[in-house]
Amino acid sequence: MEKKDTKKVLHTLVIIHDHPRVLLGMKKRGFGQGRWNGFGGKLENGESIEEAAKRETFEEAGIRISDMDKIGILDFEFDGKEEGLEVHLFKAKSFYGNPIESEEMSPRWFFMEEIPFAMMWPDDRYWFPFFIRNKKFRAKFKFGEGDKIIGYDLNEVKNL
Ligand code: 6OG
Repeated sequence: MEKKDTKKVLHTLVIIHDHPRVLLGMKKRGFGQGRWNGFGGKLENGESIEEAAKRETFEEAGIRISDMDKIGILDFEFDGKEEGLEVHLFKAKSFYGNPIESEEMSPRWFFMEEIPFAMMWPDDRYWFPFFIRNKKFRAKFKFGEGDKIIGYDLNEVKNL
């Protein structure tokens, strides 16, 4: 039988890193509601991935990014669903503005030791060590029932 490749919808994800803290947002609605995550979403018409990442961060947290680096590409599949996600993850160390709550996100700074993994997507605890140590990576996660990870693959890469 022919194996159909799942369609991947491009998304962005930005985590602001102001050592020793990172900025996360509590998602107030939609996909991932009730979880802490970085800021991001889908691309709008004609936007580059970087433009979308910066726009979403401003819309969701009121932060303007001056400079950021792509640190990971995350490929998500959901068992039984035809559509998956390809999420481009950025680390932003250079930014201005103070976090403000939006309709979608309630932002908060976390020290490295207190990152709330129990209230984040379960993939995050796998790749966060790469993010913190500035190691670029590519990862694939397959989710089953109850958002449990039923398979994954994670590799450091030189370039993204
Ligand atoms: P909207 O649909 O609200 O954007 N996202 C994920 N982030 C992590 N860490 N793990 C996942 O595991 C994720 N799935 C989606 C991408 C959704 C936002 O949530 C991220 C986007 O930044 C499945 O527009």
